Amino acid sequence: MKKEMKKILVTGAVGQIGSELTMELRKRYGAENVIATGRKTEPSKELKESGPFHFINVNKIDTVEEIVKKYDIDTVYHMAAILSAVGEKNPQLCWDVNMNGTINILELGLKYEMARIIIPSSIAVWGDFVALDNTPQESILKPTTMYGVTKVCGELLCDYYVKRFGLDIRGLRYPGIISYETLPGGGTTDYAVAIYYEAVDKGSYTCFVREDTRLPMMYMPDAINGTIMLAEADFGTLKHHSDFNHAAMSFTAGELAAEIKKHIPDFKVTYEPDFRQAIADSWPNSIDDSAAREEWGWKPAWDLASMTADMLKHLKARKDKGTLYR
Ligand code: AKB
Repeated sequence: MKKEMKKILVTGAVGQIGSELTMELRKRYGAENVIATGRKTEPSKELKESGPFHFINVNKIDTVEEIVKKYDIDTVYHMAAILSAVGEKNPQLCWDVNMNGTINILELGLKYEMARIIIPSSIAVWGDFVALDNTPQESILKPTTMYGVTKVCGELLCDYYVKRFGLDIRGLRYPGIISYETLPGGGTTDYAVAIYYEAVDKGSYTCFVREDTRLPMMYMPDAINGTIMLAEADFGTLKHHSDFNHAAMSFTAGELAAEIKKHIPDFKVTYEPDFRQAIADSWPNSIDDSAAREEWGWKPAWDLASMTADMLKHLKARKDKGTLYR
């Protein structure tokens, strides 16, 4: 196995987390050493001009292998995935991208003796028969969505490759991620991002989950920092590999709206739950991330109040420039 993380491939680099992760990795490891890839969506000017960018299809292993060979890739952040809401509309696509894409990356990891592979999981791994408050690291995983099924299978597959082949793979169960750079696409937690945009844009928002819906959430800087911290942790200190609970805060849609109202007093929210309510109801209200804290020193920096102030500051500045949605 190669030991160092020198040439990094990011799949899903045009997505919500991938786009900001790529920019941070370029800052830390050098722009020319971080190869961003996407499937179809045009990358932002910043992403395209700051370092190498290519289109690939993670389901077609030869398109990924070409990039791995071209750049002598030793590390992959595999962020390409179909999220929960789109996954429920097209379960076969969700299985295909999330499972075949993942095993393709793992097989290339073995073939090219990569140093490290990071593959995120999600709070979607939970569903029936589990305590939804402070859900423990080790718990029953019976998801009710195709996205959740692929995340449980993905965790098991990654842990199998760690044990069976000695491949160094790491992953975290992301909560809903909130950010102002790139909009999320097709998740159940997307309301927690859209509400900020519409508060700034229109002063009102129609929320697709009930006011009392409580979910674990995290601000993007914490998500990026946690992901890179885990990637850089000493393998010897890790007892878990692909399934770290990763938490920061937990709030209801109503509490989120109330926090925004502190800054925009006339902000109005109505609640019209759709099919995503059932998905949200099947996920934990909060999760216990003590394994991440103990094994690699995880500690979040942002809470609901500080995140809301920062989100609104950035979105208001963009609105003033006429580039709210870019
Ligand atoms: C989704 O809502 O599908 C994602 C997730 C929690 O994994 N944001």
